[in-house]
Amino acid sequence: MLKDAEKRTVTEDGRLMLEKAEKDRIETVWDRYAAQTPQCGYCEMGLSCRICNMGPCRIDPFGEGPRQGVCGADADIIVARNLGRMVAAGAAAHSDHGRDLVEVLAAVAEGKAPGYGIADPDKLKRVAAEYGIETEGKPPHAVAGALADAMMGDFGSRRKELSMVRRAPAKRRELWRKTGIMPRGIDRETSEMMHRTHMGVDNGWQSLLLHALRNALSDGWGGSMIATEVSDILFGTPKPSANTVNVGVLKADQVNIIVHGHNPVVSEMLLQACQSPDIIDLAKAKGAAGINLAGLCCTGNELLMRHGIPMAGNHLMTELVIATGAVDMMLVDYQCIMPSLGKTASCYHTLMISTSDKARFPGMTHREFHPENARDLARDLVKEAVENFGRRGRVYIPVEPVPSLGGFSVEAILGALGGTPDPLLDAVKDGRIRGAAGVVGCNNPKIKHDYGHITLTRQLIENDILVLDTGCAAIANAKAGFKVAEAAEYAGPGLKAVCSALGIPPVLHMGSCVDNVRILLLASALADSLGCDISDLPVAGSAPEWYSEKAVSIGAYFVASGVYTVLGPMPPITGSMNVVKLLTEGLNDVVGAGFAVEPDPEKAGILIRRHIESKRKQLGLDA
Ligand code: CUV
Ligand code: SF4
Repeated sequence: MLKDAEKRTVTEDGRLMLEKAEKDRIETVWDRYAAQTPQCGYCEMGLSCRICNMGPCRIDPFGEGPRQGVCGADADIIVARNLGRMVAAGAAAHSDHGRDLVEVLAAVAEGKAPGYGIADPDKLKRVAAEYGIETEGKPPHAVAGALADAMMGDFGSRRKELSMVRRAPAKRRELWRKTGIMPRGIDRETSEMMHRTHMGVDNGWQSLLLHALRNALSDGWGGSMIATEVSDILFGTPKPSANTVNVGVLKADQVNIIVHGHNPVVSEMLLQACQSPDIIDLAKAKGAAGINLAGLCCTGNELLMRHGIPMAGNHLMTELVIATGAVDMMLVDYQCIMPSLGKTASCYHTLMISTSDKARFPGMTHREFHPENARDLARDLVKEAVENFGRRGRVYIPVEPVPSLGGFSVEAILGALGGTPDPLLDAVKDGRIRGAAGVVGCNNPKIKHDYGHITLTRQLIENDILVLDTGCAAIANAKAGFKVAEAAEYAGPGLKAVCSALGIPPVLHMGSCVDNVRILLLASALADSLGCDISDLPVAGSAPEWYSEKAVSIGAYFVASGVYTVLGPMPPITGSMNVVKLLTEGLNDVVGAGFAVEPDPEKAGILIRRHIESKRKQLGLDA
């Protein structure tokens, strides 16, 4: 059997599926990664530049070759510009996703989105009130229209400050104003980053990095926050519910449909279609026991959070899920969808469908979703998946699914605590819980699959640190069995007692990547209760296996919001010690938090624990 499988993943389903893929001669992301190594050293250090056509240029890190690009840019400028553009791309991805939801909200208001509606009218009212919209006596659709309009205003250049930054502690907002990183418009900050990094504009590596923080804040307190809030309004605010995870959620006797990507606009309509009695009858007439909808990556997290839909896997599992031969249709929207998937699927009967006007993939059939046609198109596609069930060859589903609990929105957490954060704060104050840490982000073949997430999470909960997770990290932790009430057993004595009393797991699934804003909001609520800033709290963030530009933006808005953040894989910045020093040390004096990089999750856990204990001391908690 494949000798590398155990080096590539810590998961049982991943290992067995890697062996199956090898047998089927399916090339995976790990094979392609191996083919790319050793990767370019200049690029790894951030020292190559292709921003203009006098280049491409590269700086010799050993000082023997050129120290400047053709234009005269040095290592500091080139590294800072490259990092700035990563933040811009990540912020753009999250924020454009947010805009798509606002467009659906507007279409719902106009009655032009059949099948969509307002699932949480109370939240609609609350958010509209924050935007200064009169809600009394107005029907939900009118409020939705006004809110969509006001949110579109956040994307442009008409604001001095984004609307939802008012949710941040007053001290934090004052600091953003003082340092000149208060985000003004969502698109504006990304656009300005592209401008500043054009040849011959911003050549101050410090000012570039400060703008990168502002750009990231426009994501965290803007685009992503809008994405999460509008998703809750349209599809419901998550409440704790049970689900199952890993490749074993696929069913040999049912039509299996997988949604992959990020936008619930598509996956929610698929869910409705999969639940239609007439289509279920059709599936039964074709010899299937039913229709099984499951998710991959973040759109899967969206469905898991709101409806308890099963989760087939995270980023590095996406090819391997197809290799089961049991997927009758996979639908993708955008972000983190490997362009290899169409080729993988061509070895099986799986129908691959791309759905977004802005995302095409080789080997997929393009069937575009818009608010007006989504309901009907979803029904047509599910019927086609049902037809495809009969074309299956042999299937291989080698594991049983693991049970898990999801749905921990801030509203749900506060609800579980009896409406206020006080019980949680009391537990932090008396030391039963030492603090809280976000474990978020992707998989990356540079780190053994899920090893970073699971190892770090286990160490944190053993040491009485509550873990809040999202994205692919959340899927890894669910598969590891950390998200059932009984997982309190893995926690230290204090956290275990708190979890047992509340009936919650020690690791709380807070959603998709845009839902990282839920962590920001929880931190803000805690800071407000204590009358302090987020940077004073015994909290930390981490991205043990990150790969995506979106993760760079998330990391940067966490830090700019005052959360110490530990990255697993090293970002491409080591070509400039000035940039490294500013990000890891200097930012502490600017925003009260900084980055650390530690690929070994055991050591990352020690860094986080040390940080949390020092914050406790500063707050006088263990005096
Ligand atoms: Ni948005 S961004 S690999 S699917 S968490 Fe997963 Fe999550 Fe990273 Fe992508
Ligand atoms: Fe080279 Fe400067 Fe152009 Fe970059 S911007 S490619 S360093 S000349």
